[in-house]
Amino acid sequence: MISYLIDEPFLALLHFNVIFIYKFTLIILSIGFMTDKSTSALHEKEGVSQPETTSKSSADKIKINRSKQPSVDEFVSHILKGDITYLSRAITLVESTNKKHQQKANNILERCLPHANKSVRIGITGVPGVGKSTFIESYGKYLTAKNSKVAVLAIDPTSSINKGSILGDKTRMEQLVTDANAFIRPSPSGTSLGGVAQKTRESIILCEAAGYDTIIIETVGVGQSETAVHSMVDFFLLLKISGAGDELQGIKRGIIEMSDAIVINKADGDNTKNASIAKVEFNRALHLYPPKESGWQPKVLTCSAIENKGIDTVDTMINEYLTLSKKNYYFAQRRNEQNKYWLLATIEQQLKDNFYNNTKVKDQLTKEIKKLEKGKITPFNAAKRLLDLK
Ligand SMILES: Nc1nc2c(ncn2[C@@H]2O[C@H](COP(=O)(O)OP(=O)(O)O)[C@@H](O)[C@H]2O)c(=O)[nH]1
Ligand SMILES: [Mg+2]
Repeated sequence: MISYLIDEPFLALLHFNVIFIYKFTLIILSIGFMTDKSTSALHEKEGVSQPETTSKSSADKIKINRSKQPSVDEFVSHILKGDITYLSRAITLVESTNKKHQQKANNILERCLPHANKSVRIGITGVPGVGKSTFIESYGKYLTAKNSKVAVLAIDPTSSINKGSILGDKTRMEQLVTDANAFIRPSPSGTSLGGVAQKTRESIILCEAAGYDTIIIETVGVGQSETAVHSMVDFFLLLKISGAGDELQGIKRGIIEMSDAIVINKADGDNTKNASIAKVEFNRALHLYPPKESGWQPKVLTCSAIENKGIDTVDTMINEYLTLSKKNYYFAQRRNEQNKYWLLATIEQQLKDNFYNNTKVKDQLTKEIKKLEKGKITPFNAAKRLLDLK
């Protein structure tokens, strides 16, 4: 009724003032409570000091045991028994830049090699946000429920530089991480993709020796790690979402060509129909690519990683591929080729590392670059001088 008599701006001002005074009073009252210890519920009596839970001698023992490096024999026997603690520590050695650690890691690897090679290695790629981690968790749980052991490794050469997570990134795989049949190892940090990829490959060997049946490798999907992952897996799966073109999804033609399957994720809710349409389109497009050496015709499937839908179909498809590629010997032949590739890649990496870590080279390189900038020398002569350094 009053609003008929008083104009609106005045009413708004009055309303504002009332709220302000109310909030101000509340603040004053709560400050009063906080400072007055006798009335505050937050007041605590001083506690009685508690005795130490571990004795000093046992704490020291734990420290020594932690810092003590197990021998190569100990490492190998525990890894072969599937001991996750030793597996993790061995991977840490593999990832170490310390020469002694690397030597030890190489000895462990050599001893584990005869026990490796029995798993199925699957690479998962796709742009950030497409649902790779969610898919791996869902597929991983599907496999462990069948009593299969799953190891998940990630290749992320940028993780040391770009620590921030990408939109809704689900890196932790909360459910799979607590699964006794699963082993999840986050990406080793490293600046060079070559280095990180080599470490991941070596970690695969250790995981296989530890009895993991399926090794899943997640790429960051920014267009560089795919080739490296492709060269270390048996099956390469490209995850996509419907509705965005290849350009928008940052997928290069080469990556589609490498893929053994395209799985359209997030086929749920309103997106279900679009995913089915995309499936038909991709299927048509895939037939335009040249046939694969493996004799396998790449498949297109849909799934919802979040709702665990279509995961069984993906598993059936992967098994079909394995049956075919083992029957026509492509599986073994490809692993052999991959070994050769990694032999050469490791030599290349080692040569480069040795070269750039040489202090003489470091000094001379700075000088040559300065001269080069002044236009005094040619890059070829500079390179020759550097390469000739002993
Ligand atoms: N609706 C729907 N969302 C999903 C699905 N899979 C993943 N997501 C969501 O997409 C976001 C990115 O997922 P993530 O697994 O981190 O993608 P990644 O960057 O490729 O590893 C997260 O918010 C997920 O919850 C799915 O099948 N359906
Ligand atoms: Mg991820």
